[in-house]
Amino acid sequence: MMAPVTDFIATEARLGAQNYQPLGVVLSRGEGVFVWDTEGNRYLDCLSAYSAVNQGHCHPKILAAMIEQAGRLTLTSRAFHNDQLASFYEEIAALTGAHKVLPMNSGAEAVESAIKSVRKWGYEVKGVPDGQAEIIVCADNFHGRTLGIVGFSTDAAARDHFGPFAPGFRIIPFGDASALEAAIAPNTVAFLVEPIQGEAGVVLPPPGYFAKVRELCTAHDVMLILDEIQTGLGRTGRLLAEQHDGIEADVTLLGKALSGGFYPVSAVLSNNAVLGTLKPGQHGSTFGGNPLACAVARAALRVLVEEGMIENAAVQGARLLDGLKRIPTNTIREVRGRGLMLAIELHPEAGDARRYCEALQGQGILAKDTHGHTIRIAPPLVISSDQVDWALQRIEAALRQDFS
Ligand code: IF1
Repeated sequence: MMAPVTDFIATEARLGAQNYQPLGVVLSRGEGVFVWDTEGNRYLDCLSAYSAVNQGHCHPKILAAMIEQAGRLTLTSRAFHNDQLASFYEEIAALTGAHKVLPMNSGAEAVESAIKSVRKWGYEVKGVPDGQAEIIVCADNFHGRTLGIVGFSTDAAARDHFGPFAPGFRIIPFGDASALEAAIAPNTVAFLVEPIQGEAGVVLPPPGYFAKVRELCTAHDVMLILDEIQTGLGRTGRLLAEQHDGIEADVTLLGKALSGGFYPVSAVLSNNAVLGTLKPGQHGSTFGGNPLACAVARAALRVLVEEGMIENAAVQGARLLDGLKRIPTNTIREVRGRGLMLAIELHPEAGDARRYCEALQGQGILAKDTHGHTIRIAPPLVISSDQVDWALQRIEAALRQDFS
């Protein structure tokens, strides 16, 4: 007999650090776009673990690859070679056009590794005086939770009372190319930015912004680092979100769906110049590039491409966005997004988005609010047209619920 939901939640409250405020649901199974709670209720997952489950929950081919590798060799450390890393490098380089790959584990580790690498490139190649490298970032950024990263966050909840922080970062508004041009200085080594700001509420760049960013970074010998940890791997309807803007980053960061949600796998992809500055003993990680991570990531990339998930994200994302825009309610202020990275922004007077997420839960949909009045809608990329239509009906019912 399964323990009641309240027991799970009470134990978490009693013993766990309370750094999250989850919805009142205890999940026990996932398959494709669906998850089930401990009482057998089914939900359509419209968060996809913040885009880490793009391939759908428990994808059978990724699972098979994980089981096979886990029974053979899981971790050797990078003190020795293993028979999965080279193939992972070849396959991710062929898919993305990367010249060099640095395998890490969490997204934040990839971000921190990129910051270290571009600083090193700045000192040893660009000729920036040691210790004076500057990196430009955007207001309302989200790049992870480490001290280095929250040091340049503009979100009080993410950074307050965690200082002191590292210097060397300059903050500009997202979407303003003239602000970038004004911020670039002789010691600037990189511009770190999300192609679409996810946590900020799925904030899209103005048309032409990234074309201008690319031009400015090239002209001033500044490395463009695109954090595609959430936007990458099909989420926006292209393999990489940068493709919507017709540009190529100097450094691309991947994570989350790089493992299809089975294992923490991230990677820094770059041209030779940046990652070529790392010499033996200058960077590393116990689990980075381990054979289990590589086998899982190889399968995750394979099914993403072979099962047409990227194209499906474009088709179903357009269907979902169009349907959301047609919902007749004055609760919605704006619906926006690209591919299956969507957001419903509510009118402030509609109240807290969380209670609409609770109403969605009652309709069989799990979604997450961000910054008070925006609801993210990001189902796995395997969603079908019928499931999109089903979700639209439920979302309309939840958003038209009268809370007065
Ligand atoms: C949490 C947010 C999303 C990311 C981008 C790097 C990372 C993330 C663009 C770091 C991670 C996660 C972190 C998780 C919730 C989620 C999140 F709400 F926090 F902001 F997606 F928007 N770059 N995002 O989105 O990757 O180290 O977590 O593997 O911290 O609550 P990570």
